[in-house]
Formats: sequence, structure tokens, C-alpha cells
Amino acid sequence: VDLDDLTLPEPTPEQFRRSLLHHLQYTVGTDPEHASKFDWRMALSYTIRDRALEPWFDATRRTWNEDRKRVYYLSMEFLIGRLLEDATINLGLRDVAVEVFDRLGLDFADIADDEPDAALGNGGLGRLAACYLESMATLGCPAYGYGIRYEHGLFKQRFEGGRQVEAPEDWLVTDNPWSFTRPESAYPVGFRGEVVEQDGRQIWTPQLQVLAEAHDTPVVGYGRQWANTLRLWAAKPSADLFDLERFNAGDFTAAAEPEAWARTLSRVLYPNDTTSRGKELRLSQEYFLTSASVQDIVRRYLETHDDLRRLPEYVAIQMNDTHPAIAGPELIRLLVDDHGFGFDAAVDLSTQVLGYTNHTLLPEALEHWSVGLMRKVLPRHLQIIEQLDRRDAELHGPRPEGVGLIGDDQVRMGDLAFVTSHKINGVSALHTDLVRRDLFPALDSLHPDRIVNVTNGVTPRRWIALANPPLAQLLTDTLGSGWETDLERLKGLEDHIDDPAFREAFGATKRQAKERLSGWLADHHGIEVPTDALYDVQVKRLHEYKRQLMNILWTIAHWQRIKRDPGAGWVPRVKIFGGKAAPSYVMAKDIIRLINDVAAVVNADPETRDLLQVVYPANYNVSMAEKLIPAADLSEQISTAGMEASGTGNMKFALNGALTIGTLDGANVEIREHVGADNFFLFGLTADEVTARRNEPDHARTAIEKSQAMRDVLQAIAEGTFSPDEPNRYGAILDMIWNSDWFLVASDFDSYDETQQAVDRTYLDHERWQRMALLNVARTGYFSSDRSVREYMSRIWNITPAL
Ligand code: 26V
Repeated sequence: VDLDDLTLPEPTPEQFRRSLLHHLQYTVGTDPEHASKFDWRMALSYTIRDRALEPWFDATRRTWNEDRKRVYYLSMEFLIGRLLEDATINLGLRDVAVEVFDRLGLDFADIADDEPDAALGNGGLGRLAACYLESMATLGCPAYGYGIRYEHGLFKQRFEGGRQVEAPEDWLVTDNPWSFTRPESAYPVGFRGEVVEQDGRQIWTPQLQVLAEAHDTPVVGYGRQWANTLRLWAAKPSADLFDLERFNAGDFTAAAEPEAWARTLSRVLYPNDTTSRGKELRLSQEYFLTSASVQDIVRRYLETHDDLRRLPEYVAIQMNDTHPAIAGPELIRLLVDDHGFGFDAAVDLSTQVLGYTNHTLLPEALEHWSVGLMRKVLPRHLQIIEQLDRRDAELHGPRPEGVGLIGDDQVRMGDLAFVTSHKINGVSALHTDLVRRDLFPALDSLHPDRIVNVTNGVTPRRWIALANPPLAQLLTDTLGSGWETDLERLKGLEDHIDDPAFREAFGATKRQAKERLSGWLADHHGIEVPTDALYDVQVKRLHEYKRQLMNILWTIAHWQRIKRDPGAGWVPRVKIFGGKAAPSYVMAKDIIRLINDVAAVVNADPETRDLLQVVYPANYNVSMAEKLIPAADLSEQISTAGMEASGTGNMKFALNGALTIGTLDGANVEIREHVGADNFFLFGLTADEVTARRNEPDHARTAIEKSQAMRDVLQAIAEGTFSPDEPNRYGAILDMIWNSDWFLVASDFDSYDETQQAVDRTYLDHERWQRMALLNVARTGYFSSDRSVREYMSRIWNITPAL
């Protein structure tokens, strides 16, 4: 077949239109007179997808022909959001598409807005995986993302009486036009059963077996030079799972049980919840992803190579946190049990191939599985882990207390990931230091070159070009095109900072974003907000360490002050919150309810209405972020120092010209270094001071007693100002803050308060604020995920890009 015959030329508007109408008729099965928004979106998606196939095939062929090393990014989460507009931009088709829809009397943006988010992730870790996939495609780094095709992504959030209520998410109920099912690429994955020794070899006979079926989505890089594959596994019962004997005996329900169990594996994404700890299904999901992916990787390698000893020259596997950390034992198992390797050789080989990224130090998020559960679900892997542990003990002599892969009857997945990886990385400079010092001190001194830092980054295609078209246009007008793939060019904006007309144009981009947001809030949430106020935004998962509580307490203090002196020249503010709480996280849910209760009271207060509003649109997700972030003046990055590994929202806000109010935590530290201390609102204790403060008895009570503002706020809550029908509603929060306050809300409150007042003063000096905001955009090009991915390529993967 001459494939060149099939190649699509760069479309003129007329060709694009024909293609669109062709798909509307022949793929969607309708005509322009009857087409719904959904129909148009499908026709458009197929039209765009057609154009993705050429770079996709080209890249795949080139990688094969040139026998290139490939990266495999294993992640339980890919929080991609919508694909249509992103693909359209990366293929260079946005202008054509907008024009064609215009001429049809339709609005491209309105149609793109119909797409459901692919919410296959909880938050930072999953969104980072999505940014890295996009950057790898843009840079021409041959790569596969491997994940699970969850039938239900992260739950949907709504509020009832201010309380979070969860509902299942259903993105696959309507067709997914982006993915290609590959029934021929299906792998068996076994669970449970027994291991027996035969002629000195271990034979594992699983009791259950499911099939992992591949669903591939092309990931097109910017400039359509390259595309990679996101391969998501769906769990299917394997033919012998259906119990025919029971069926024939008339026990239909029992006969279908194993089949139902199989499908459960890719049914639903776990929210990052304490209740998921120790759950057999979660461990099984992790093994399902890992085993299918490792089998696929080895199969692909063996198609063109015969010597597995050279695997590290062609394969780099990156583990996104410890969730796929069973990859080490799995690869060792395949090498030893199926390919006749000795144990030590298999371990060496696996270690050269694997890398592990740590994303958190929070004790409750560090995975460990009980030895009993591991033995039940993955008996052969437990043997290998025990053997690894013995080998390590022999190699390195007696180990200090608490060191080792197994302890307290638990398999420690972080230690396992460490010893089976050649590189371990943290996600910001501060976090990497803490990973060395607090998480793996013993392993770090045994392997001093293993821990490296790769500071996170975000893709400027989605987070500027897609989310903020007016700013993108200004960047192109000022710097020429090219900033999209060379974000350090933003530095060039500094040359224009003394030009009042340019500052005015920059200010206009922010105003447009605020107008767009306020229109959306009015249309979709029935909330009216002024566009000339300071937009102060905190959007992220709810967690005590992120301190949404401190933010809402300060909001109360601010409201009380305005009421005491309404004429004091206040800066009008809109306080915007967004984010979900894990369903079983009671304190986080209490905080959500408090925010909503405060919003109800404050927004109804005629004395303060024009000066302060609190809004909390439900169901924060990637597409809501795309609307909120460009409109923000102030970015709240206020975690207790030492607890936020990096943050990536912080980067998106700065790149969109918001100023940060933040602690010295995660990547805030590096953002402040880049933008300059004068252009960042710093407050709060440092990580070391946090550790010291926690050891001071009664630190919370002491801090509260020193702070009049804090006492007034707590008293108002205690009196039921925000819950008049139930004054004691926030008893648990009050008790926590007076008596334990692990996250040091009280200790940091006054510092936060003073800094918020400095924010107000600065905002009143319009020119000064504009200059600071501009410098934030100009100096944060470093936080492009292209830079991060290049660092992974050179420091960890040892791979050179194909472009
Ligand atoms: C833990 C668990 C536990 C069991 C069930 C499901 C689940 C899902 C996720 C997690 C850990 C999440 C860790 C995480 O998201 N870390 C964030 O990673 C970002 C990217 O590196 C970073 O910017 C954030 O600071 C960090 O909190």
C-alpha cells in the first residue's frame, strides 16, 4: 500500500469544512440541520483526530527504524482534562477551526466546552503526568504513558446545604472519540494462587486471571512534529473466568462472580483517601497496571532484540510515585522465571531500567502493604521482595532500626522503589533535600548518587495558549511566535516594562480573563461578581496542610475589619475557592462547609457586599482551572512549610500574571528566587521552624492569645455567626485549632494577616502591581515542563530527543 496516497494535506478552511461535514454525515450519522452540540463535537473531534494520525505513525515508524530508546511513564493517574482544544492547538488548526465554525454560524469554544474532562487523577501527581506526556511529545522524546482506563474518574462534587456530596463520574458514557481499542494487545494478569518449587525453580500458578486490553490515545506535540501514545488498560474477564460448571448447575449469580471481579479492576479511580489504605482492590489495580505494562514493554523490546541484557540501552521506566513500585519485582520475576536469569543479574538489570519519582512526604500517603495481603495477592512477588531484602542486608551489613524493605509486618513500597531504581527524584529543590534528610537517610548514604532533583513544570501550551488566548496573543505580538516551545523567551517582556502602553495592554489581558470568568460564574453558577475587584484564588485539593482553613479564617477577620470601619478605603476583593475533599476526610469536609457558610453570611451582608465576596464553585477540575487561573490577581500557596512537595498550580498562576502570597514551601522557594523577593508576598515559618514550633507545648494557644484578630474570628465561629441554627457546628475545627494545630494555622496567622494587608496596599498602587505581575510572567519560563522533561532525559533516562 502506498501510504503517501493517504496523507492529508494541510487543510484550507474549505478542506477542513468538507472534512467536518463528511464526519458529521458518515461517522456521526446526522446532517447540519439536525446536528446537536454533541454531534458537532464528535464530528470536529474526528476531523482533528484524523490530523493527529500522521505525526503519530511517523513518530512510531521513526522510533522503530532508528531503534531508539523509549521512555515508559507508569502512572495510576493521568489527569488530562479535555483533549479537543489541546489537540487542535498542537496541530496548528485552531484558527482554521474557529473560522469554519464561524461561517457555519457556530461557536468553536461553545462546542469544545461540551467535552467531558478525562478526570483520571486526583490532583498534582496526575496533572503532572499529563503535562509531561505533552512535553515529551513536543520535544520528540519517544515515550508511552501507561495507565488505567477507569470507567469512572474522580467523583463529581456538588454542595448541599454547603456540604460536599459526591456522585460518580461518567466520562465514558458518551463516546470517547480519541481512543483506539487494540484487542490484539491484551495481556493476562494473574492474582493469588500458589508458588511451588520445581527443580530449583519457582512456579507461580495464579488462582485468578484477567485480561488487560489496550486503549491507545495519540498525544500530539506542539507543531505536529511528533506524537506519542497514552496506553490505558481496561480489565476484561479472560475466557476461563466464567464458571461454566456453576452456570450449568443453574447458579447464575455465582457463575458470573469472577467475571464481575475482573471488571472491578478498572472500574473506579481511588480518591486519595485514608480509607483506601490496605485495600486489596487498590493493590490489585496497581499490579494490574504494572504487570500489563511491563509485559508490553518486554514484548516490544523482544520484537527487535534478542538479548535482554541490553534492555537498559533501549528502555527507561519511570514510576510515578510508589503506586507502580511492584514493577521492580515484576521485571525481576519475568527475567528469572520466564527468561532464565539469575537473581542478581535480574536485579541489576531492573535497577538500571527503573526510576522512581517521590511526590510526597506525608506519612499517610507513604504506601505500605501488609505482608499477609502481599502473600495472598502476589505470593511470588513477596518471595522476590524477601529475597531482595536479604540480599540488601548481606550486601550492606547490619542495618539500623527501621531500615529494610519489610518491617512491622509491612512491605515498605518507598524503600522497595528505592532499591530497585538507579535514580530517585524529588519534585522541587526543597522537597528533594527533605527526601534525602528525612525519608531515605540510610539509603541515601549507601547510594549517595541516586537521589536527584527535578523541579516540576507545567505545559505552556495548555496553561497559556489554551487557557489564556489574550495573553498568548500579547506574547506573540511582543516576542514573536516561538515562546510556546522556548518559554525562557518570556524574559524578553522585561524590555517593555517601562512602556506604559505595553503595561496597559498587559493589564487588558487580565481584565478580559476576569470578564470571561465573571460571565461564566453568572451563567453556570448564578453568582454575580464585579470585574474590578482583586481576584484572590485558592484552588487545589482540600487538605489541612494546604491550609484553606487559614484562608477562610483570614477572610472572616477581613470582613470584621471592614464592618468596623467601612469607609477605610478597602480594596474590593473576591475570594475564590475551589477543590474537592476525599470522601472520608471529615476535617476537610468540615472546612468546605465552613467556607460555604461564611460565603452565605458575607455575601448577604449589605454593609460589605461591594467590598468582599466569597465564591466557591463546585466540582473544581482541569477545565475549571483553565478558567480561574488566568483571571487571578493573587495566588494562594500557603501550605505549612515542608509539606507541599512542589505544587504546580503555583507555577500556572505566576505564568498567568498572578502574584503569589506564599510560604517557603515546595517550588514556591524557586518561584520566589526566579521572580525576585520584591515580587512575591512571603510569609510564615520555614520548614525547620515548623519542626521546632511543633515541639513547643501549647504553641497554638500561645499564638491565639497573642492575636486579637484570631480570637475575634474564633469567637465569631464559636458564637454561631456562620451557623446560627447550629452554633456548635464547627466545634471540631475549634477544638483542633486551640488544642493541636499540627498544621500551624495559629502560628502563621498573624504573619499571613500582615502580608495580606501588604497585598492590599500594593494593589492600590496600580502601576507597581502591574510591574510586579509582568515580572512574574517574564521570569517564570523556567517552570515549563519542557525544561523538566529535558532534565529527566539527561539525568535519569539517558535518552536524546528525536527532534
Ligand atoms: C496517594 C494515594 C493513596 C491511596 C489512594 C490513592 C492515592 C492517590 C494519590 C496519592 C498521593 C498523591 C501525591 C501527590 O499528588 N503529590 C503531589 O504531587 C505533585 C506533583 O509532583 C506536587 O506538585 C504536589 O506538591 C504533591 O502534593
